[in-house]
Amino acid sequence: MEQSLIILKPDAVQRGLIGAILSRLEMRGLKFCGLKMIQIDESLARRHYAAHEGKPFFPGLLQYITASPVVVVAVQGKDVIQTIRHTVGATKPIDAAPGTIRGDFGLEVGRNLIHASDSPESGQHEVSLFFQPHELLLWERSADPWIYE
Ligand code: DAT
Ligand code: MG
Repeated sequence: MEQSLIILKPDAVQRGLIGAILSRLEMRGLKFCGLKMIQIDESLARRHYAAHEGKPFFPGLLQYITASPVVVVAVQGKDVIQTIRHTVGATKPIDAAPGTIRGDFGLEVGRNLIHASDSPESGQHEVSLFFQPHELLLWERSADPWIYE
């Protein structure tokens, strides 16, 4: 079973898009197992984006992700990494297909609204960075037999 970390970035929160974005993910059938609003500090931002350290956009990325509260969501289920990445769309909103979150709500890469883990390994790692074990609920969902064959 894969895990993915979703972050509704500061622009999504400031623009009042929490409900609209979460609703797309929820309607797709994804099951949330952790959800909270936090403000990311510099230390957590550096750990989360460690793979991008040294790139020209890194300082701006840290500034953006720490600027204002975010909503973090842990998702667990079959194939959630690829499913969510496809629903989120390409990194640059200008390249993101219409119908994707970034393709419908965003214009620029530095304001691309949402983070989603890019591999099963990073999903496990990122969920553990943002959630304590007791914050993750492995609940039974009665609709599961109507979502998963
Ligand atoms: P993604 O968020 O689609 O996984 P990523 O992991 O390559 O993309 O990069 C993380 C974030 O860094 C991305 O959401 C926005 C920013 N970023 C990536 N490439 C960038 C670029 N060329 N210029 C400015 N910001 C960039
Ligand atoms: Mg990434």
